[in-house]
Amino acid sequence: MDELATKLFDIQAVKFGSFTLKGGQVSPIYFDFRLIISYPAILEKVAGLLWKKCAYNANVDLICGVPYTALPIATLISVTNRVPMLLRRKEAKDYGTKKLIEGDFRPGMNCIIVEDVVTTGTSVLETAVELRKLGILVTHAIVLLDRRQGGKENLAKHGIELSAVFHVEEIMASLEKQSKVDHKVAEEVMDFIRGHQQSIVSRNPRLHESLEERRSSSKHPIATRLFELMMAKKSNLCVAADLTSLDEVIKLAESIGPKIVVLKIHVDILEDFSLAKMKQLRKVAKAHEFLIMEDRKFADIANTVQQQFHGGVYKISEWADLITAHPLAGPEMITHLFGDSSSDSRRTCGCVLILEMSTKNALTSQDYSKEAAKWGLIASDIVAGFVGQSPPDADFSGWIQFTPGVNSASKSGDSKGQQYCSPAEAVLERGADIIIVGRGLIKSSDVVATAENYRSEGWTALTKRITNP
Ligand code: 5IU
Repeated sequence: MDELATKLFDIQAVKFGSFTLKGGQVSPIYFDFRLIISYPAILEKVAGLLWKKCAYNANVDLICGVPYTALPIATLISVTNRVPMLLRRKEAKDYGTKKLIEGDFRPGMNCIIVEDVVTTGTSVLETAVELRKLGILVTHAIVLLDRRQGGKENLAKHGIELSAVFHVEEIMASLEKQSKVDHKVAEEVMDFIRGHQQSIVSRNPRLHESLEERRSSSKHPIATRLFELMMAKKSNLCVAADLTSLDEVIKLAESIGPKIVVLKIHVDILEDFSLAKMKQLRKVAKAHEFLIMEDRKFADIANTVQQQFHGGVYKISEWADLITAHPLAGPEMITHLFGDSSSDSRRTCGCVLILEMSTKNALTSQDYSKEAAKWGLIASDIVAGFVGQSPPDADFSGWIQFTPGVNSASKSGDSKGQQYCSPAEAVLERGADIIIVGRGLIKSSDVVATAENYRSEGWTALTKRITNP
């Protein structure tokens, strides 16, 4: 390590003096690792040390360097260790494919990000966001130097573990030990680093991208359709029509249809269910342009779930645009939920994964929902969105977050474990794209006026979140 620190100093990849940084601060130290490419032996050493930082991680399918300095380093790691590489463009070409990530991959593959210097972690995060948009999993980044200015903590908030070959303290201690810098300079550098600990606001692109942008990155036709309905109807309202009569549900849908984008039902609480009546509800959905979500909460092995989805008396696959599923049984259940790869249902129905529940003491912990979100990314052609009370780390802007437990009149809940928040809180603080309102609406004396209030409050909050990031 001492040897590498000395070499970096000798080639002036580490400099001392007075340097104005990108953000305007004047720093007593400057790292210019671009120079490394002029010294093949140093480049080789750096690549070797970086690779050692992730060698224990057997789960590396791909690596991707942050442009530009880390690109040659990533290439060398790729060739030496036979790990395929991806290339991230800084800007999409304005001709040809417009791809931001070049290379061959499958969604669900694990990619390690390679970087030369991390300060706040922004550049690593930008690369991770682009990779995650394509369903690639990013859980680890390796860096030659961590300036310890909040990068590790900020990346951890986004589910990325940062491993560094060096920290500034180690470089300074090594150079001081070898009398390359005197004690005063070393102190000055460490004071600067400690005084400039900064934190990037945790910025989840899904929360601030326009619906149009998100529509174009969504991979599921039902999610695409829902984005279109939201924009056309200026609504992000889903009503939970928890009534026991399908005739009553149809009546409700006819009256509030223009205000909502999704009508959520529980088919197994209906006492008068028939496929003929369901056809009638579909007609109303077509006329008023909303989607029907069956909140079935599938949770069994794939073989059983397929039968529950297509068969029985309800034949859910014949009429549901969206269904909910618990990811408990693992990724295979999600991929096979609708049947084999030729099943039409893959295009006509979207799975909404339940990552978190709204109830008190729910077992959907952060770890659980984080893992489950990754499985959702693997099955990105099946999953249209998720049910959650907060944005997950492995978020993807093409996914739609549905948040139940919304009720403007009650703050406390329903005395049976349900917890409520207002539409504005659901959208602005919890990350909801769609608010799910049940008893707050269906029990009101004027359902149309109440639907309009929820529509207006939910839509205003969503517009505010997008326009004021
Ligand atoms: N629902 C929840 N919480 C959850 C999930 C689903 O409330 O975590 I997953 C359903 C249950 C009910 C509706 O159909 O959303 C909420 O109804 P109320 O707004 O009446 O509480």
